[in-house]
Amino acid sequence: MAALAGVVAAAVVLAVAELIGAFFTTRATPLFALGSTFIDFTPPGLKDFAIATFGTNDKAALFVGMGLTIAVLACVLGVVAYRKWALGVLGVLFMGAVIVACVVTRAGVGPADAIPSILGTLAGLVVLRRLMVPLWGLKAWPEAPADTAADGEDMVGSDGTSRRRFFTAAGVTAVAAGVAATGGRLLGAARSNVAKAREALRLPSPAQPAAPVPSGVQSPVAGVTPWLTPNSEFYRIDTALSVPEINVDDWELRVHGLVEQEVRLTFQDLLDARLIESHVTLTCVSNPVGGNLAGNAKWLGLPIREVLARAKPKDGADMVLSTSIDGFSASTPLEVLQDDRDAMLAIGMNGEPLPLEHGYPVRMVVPGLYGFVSATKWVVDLEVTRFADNKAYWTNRGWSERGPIKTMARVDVPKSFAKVPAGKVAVGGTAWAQTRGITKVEIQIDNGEWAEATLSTEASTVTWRQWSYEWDATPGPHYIKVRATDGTGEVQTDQRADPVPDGASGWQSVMVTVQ
Ligand SMILES: Nc1nc2c(c(=O)[nH]1)N[C@H]1C(S)=C(S)[C@@H](COP(=O)(O)O)O[C@H]1N2
Ligand SMILES: [Mo]
Repeated sequence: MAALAGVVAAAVVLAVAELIGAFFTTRATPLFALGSTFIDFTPPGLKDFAIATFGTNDKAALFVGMGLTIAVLACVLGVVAYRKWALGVLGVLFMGAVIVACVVTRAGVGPADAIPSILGTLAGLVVLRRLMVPLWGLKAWPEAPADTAADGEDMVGSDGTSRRRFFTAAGVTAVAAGVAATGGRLLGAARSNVAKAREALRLPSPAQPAAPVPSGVQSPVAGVTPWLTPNSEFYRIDTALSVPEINVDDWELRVHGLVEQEVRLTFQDLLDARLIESHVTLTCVSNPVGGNLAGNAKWLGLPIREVLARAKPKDGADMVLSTSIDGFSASTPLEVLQDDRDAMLAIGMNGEPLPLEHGYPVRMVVPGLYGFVSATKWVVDLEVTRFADNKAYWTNRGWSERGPIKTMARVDVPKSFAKVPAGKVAVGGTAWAQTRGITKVEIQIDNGEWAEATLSTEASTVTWRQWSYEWDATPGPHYIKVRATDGTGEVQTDQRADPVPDGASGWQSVMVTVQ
């Protein structure tokens, strides 16, 4: 029962902070601050494991894991408080201090944002005390400290009534905490008008529209991923537990560092600029062989080379460190942002303002590089610097400082472990080697000869290219292997590599049973 009291008190801490936090713009409440801090300290192997295991559900998995951890700690604190109240109080205050430390060290969060967590912790202490009093009165626990039981709060007739009273109080408090937490989330969301502002935002048409998409980019095989990924299906990977909410009027990009001329850009400057539109396939470095952490969209934005031309990088600079409002950063080679590829400060995705979770109002999109070294969402700062002087978020956590995308072919149909009828089986998928392009995709059944798949039309070298293959399937278990050749003539390596530190490699092999 003491453990249960601890859990209920912990729920009160989180819920009260969530409710009060709804009135703070950063909404850096305990669960989100703890989770974000945990993410920042996640060893690279664990991040890799989490993404490989849970994919884009990694955040839900983190919340479940955190919930269980907090519950266990709360059980322990509950029992400690029951045995020695003063020690319990110390424990709760310590946890409160940890929470506050996590909150105030988040990027863009001020000391005042500690208020919800402090009030939450105090409310948790009060509830813990209220629940302990009837427990201390229980005679069934001989070790119950006699002195604490007699401190004047209205006491207990019999063990039966105190137990009933305890469980009622615990239950009612738990339900109230649930309502407060949910209410806090909803209230916070309702108070934010960023989503509404996004809905109302009208994007200008590009001065340079995207090259028209040729017909035949889509693989004819049913079930192959759509060539253009709808925003709602676009993979999402980031360290942001709660999506940053930025008002376009508050947004400003500062370009500084090793430059002749510091540049500041407002959102209006972007709207007024000569924007371009371009199809680019984004890929995540954490994508395992055969994985789906890649998506293709039409981006609208301002070429970064034009911004850099105004800032005039100094000699010796070789990197641009882009930083988001929530403290993520990426190191992108300066020359990649200056060459003629369409690296941009993007404000539009598939004809709409960027969705909040994809970086609203402004993100970077850089063809040819994995997202962790280039695709900074909610970007607010570009520092022209040197690789020797600065390290980006994931580089500090064991990942590479550079991340050109590796050539990769993927089978979408049939799925792994599918059962298919014998005869003609349609095999299809996609392949990418951004900036080099895909010139060949080959299929190998079991250990047979490599056979060329039919390539769909190429839209550009920075978008993925789909393919199809007709397989004459004989009954039994079979392996379908796939590999691509890029525009430089290089065949995708069969050397298996894990995503850490600079991207997975190897050939995908799909097991199917032909009936
Ligand atoms: N602010 C911010 N930007 C970020 C990240 C992040 O964690 N925070 N993750 C990067 C990574 S690892 C990838 S793969 C891409 C994913 O972009 P998407 O979520 O729009 O697909 O965003 C990049 N930009
Ligand atoms: Mo990524």
